[in-house]
Formats: sequence, C-alpha cells, structure tokens
Amino acid sequence: MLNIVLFGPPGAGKGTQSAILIEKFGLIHLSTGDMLRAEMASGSELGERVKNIMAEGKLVSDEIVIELIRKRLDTHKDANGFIFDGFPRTIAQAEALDRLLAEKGTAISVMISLVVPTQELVKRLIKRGQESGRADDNEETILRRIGEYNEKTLPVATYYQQQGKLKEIEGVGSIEEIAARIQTALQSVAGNA
Ligand code: B4P
Repeated sequence: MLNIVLFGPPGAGKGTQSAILIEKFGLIHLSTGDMLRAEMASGSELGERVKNIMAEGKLVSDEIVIELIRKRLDTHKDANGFIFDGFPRTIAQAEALDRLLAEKGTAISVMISLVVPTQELVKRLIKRGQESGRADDNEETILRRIGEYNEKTLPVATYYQQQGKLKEIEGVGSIEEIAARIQTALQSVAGNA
C-alpha cells in the first residue's frame, strides 16, 4: 500500500495537490478538514460541537478526529492506499495513526511536507475567503491557524523525520510545478509501483 501524509501549514496546497495524487495513484483521500465541514453542513451534533472551534482557527480535539479517521479506514478495507490530508496535526494523532495502520498490517510510506512562507499563505487564504466565504479564511483567524500549526503541528514533521519518512517540497510555484516535484519525490518511495 502507498500511504501518504500530505503535510503543511494552512493554505500550503494540501487539498489542491491531494486531488492530483488521488487521480494518479487511485488512493482514497481522507481530509479531516473536509470531514469536519461535512459534519457542520449536515447539522449533526458533532458538527455543532466543532463549529465554534473551527471558526476561531483552533484545532478540534484529538479524540474527535482520530475517531473520524478510524471509521473511514474501516470503510475502505480494500484500498490501494490513502492520502491523509490535514491529519495528523498533533503528535497524539500521529501515534494513533501509526497504531491504526499497524492493526491493518500497514504503515505510513512517506510524509510530503509543503514548505510555503507565511506571507504567501495569508495571501492565498484571504483570496480563498473572498471567493468561497469560508468562515475561517479571514486575516485574524488565518494568523491564529498558522500559530496553532507552528505550536502543535510542526513537531509532527520531526516525528516522521525520525522514522526516515519526511520529504520536504518547495510549495511555491504553479500547481503543476509543485505536482511534478511531489511525483519526483514519490519515485523513491517503496510501494510506489
Ligand atoms: P483544513 O481543511 O485542513 O484546511 P487548511 O489547513 O486551511 O488547508 P487547505 O487544504 O484547505 O488549504 P490548501 O492548502 O489546499 O483545516 C481547517 C480546520 O479544520 C483547522 O483549522 C481545524 O480547526 C480543523 N481540523 C482539520 N483537521 C484537523 C485535525 N487533524 N486536528 C484538529 N483539527 C483539525 O489551499 C489553500 C488555497 O491556496 C486554495 O485556495 C488553493 O487554491 C490555493 N493554492 C493551492 N496551491 C497554490 C499554489 N501553488 N499557488 C497559489 N495558490 C495555491
């Protein structure tokens, strides 16, 4: 199986690049951000619980997102592999993911980390906010999300680096250029037949 963690700060292009990778490798896309937004849109009790946390740009609790991922892994038992987009975002989530995959006899193959300067992130997300009206894409919340990333999420890269799985990719350029850089990095990954 090819199991990819697509990593990077808010606005780094994770969702954008996931869409390209899914098509190329036939992987299942698991985006915790998309799952949480779907819960909010459906008006579920879980959606109500996370609404204000997300609008403030804070991380949702580990228990909630780990449970969402566990359910999806069980649903897709015959998958060729997975792209984890926006997950794991804390060390506790990374450890839980390792355990869940080990129970299935598999593991993370590689972490692709998109590196983008803060100024560029803010610019992209403000633009998306104007176009999509996403509640957390306003300047104040964007800066909070980047702060949460630096404090709680960045250590996750070190976690995978210690396992020899981290590949850093320059995330500035055209979407196609970045996709090509990712594909070059994936060529050296075991399981990428
Ligand atoms: P996410 O949905 O994961 O949102 P994100 O970090 O903003 O990244 P996204 O994937 O949307 O942006 P992308 O880089 O693709 O998380 C939202 C919230 O959900 C979090 O703040 C948190 O509250 C909660 N949450 C989610 N997962 C969680 C977890 N595991 N634990 C706890 N809480 C969790 O794209 C950004 C923009 O850039 C797009 O408009 C795109 O078109 C543009 N773009 C992409 N590539 C570009 C390029 N090369 N050049 C120019 N623009 C580009």
